[in-house]
Amino acid sequence: MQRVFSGIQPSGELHLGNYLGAVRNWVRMQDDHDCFFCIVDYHAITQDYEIDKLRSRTLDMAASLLAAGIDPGRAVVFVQSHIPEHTELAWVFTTVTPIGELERMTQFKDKARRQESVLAGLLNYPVLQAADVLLYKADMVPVGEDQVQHIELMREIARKWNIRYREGFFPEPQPAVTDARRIIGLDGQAKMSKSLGNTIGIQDDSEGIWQRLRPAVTDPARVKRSDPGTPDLCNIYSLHRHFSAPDTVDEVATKCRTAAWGCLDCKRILGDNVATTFAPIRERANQLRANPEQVLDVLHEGATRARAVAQDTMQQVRELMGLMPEERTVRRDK
Ligand code: AQP
Repeated sequence: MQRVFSGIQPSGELHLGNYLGAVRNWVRMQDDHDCFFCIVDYHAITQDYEIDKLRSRTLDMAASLLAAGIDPGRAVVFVQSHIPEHTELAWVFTTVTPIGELERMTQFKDKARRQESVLAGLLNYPVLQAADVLLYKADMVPVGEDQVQHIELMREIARKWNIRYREGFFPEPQPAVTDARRIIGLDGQAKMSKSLGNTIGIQDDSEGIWQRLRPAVTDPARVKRSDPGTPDLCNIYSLHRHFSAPDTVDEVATKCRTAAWGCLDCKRILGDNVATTFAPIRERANQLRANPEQVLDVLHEGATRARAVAQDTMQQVRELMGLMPEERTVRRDK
């Protein structure tokens, strides 16, 4: 069975973009892959964050993943910071990663632009990501489009380390993307992203979804209700493609082009369909939130299983790199 690794930051609530772009694919892959899914809290601290919310967000993200269909009987679900080998391997990888490669990462450039002082953690984010995946020697990484460039770099890091220390030790993982690889946020411009607040959360109820959808940006050229619209320029229309039946998608397009419907009519239908799709997930997540011990047990069991693999990989890495093991008596003839 091929091994799969993927992670999600506890930087806010699980949103529609995460779900369509990554998590739905994770759920499918559990059937025929050896899956490791990780809540990557060390990644979440590379941007400004609320210290007193990180724990609850981590637990909440775990509950959301389980509610979305991640099954701890078929996948290992755990928290990154519970396994210190992630950061240890990341350090090792910094020694084979050229700074220039990190500086040219699109996500780094975008985020660095938004920060007054750019911190090394942000630059090194893809190195930690390489460690996350390669620690488990995963073959495949189901992600959204924004992460594909990081996976290319990860392959290069694996290659460089292998050349120096042991040919073929680390695999060169492949990204797995879906047809929803880049969901645009409700601002109609940027990628839907927890840190940009342009999301619909999968735990929002109908009213919450409507409150977020109502001001969402549509076709910018459609100013008045009576203006005919261009569905292909409208983010709401592209969301319909993921949530509405094909005949509804066709009807939305026709009624938009002829101005028979206004943008609010179109959003109402989308809102109902999103709410219907996510209702069972929301219900399961509420049940899990009421029983946090159940979620903590899953994370503990996941960390135990992940740790066994991570420690084994790191022991081999240290050995291959010539690091001295901790022993009472070091044999001098070796
Ligand atoms: N808009 C999206 N469309 C498709 N896939 C997406 N992913 C994220 N946004 C979209 C994929 O979801 C997985 C988890 O990624 P993340 O935790 O980095 O999600 P985020 O919402 O992007 O989180 P942040 O905290 O707001 O981070 P930044 O600021 O980095 O975007 C990944 O597989 C991702 O590709």
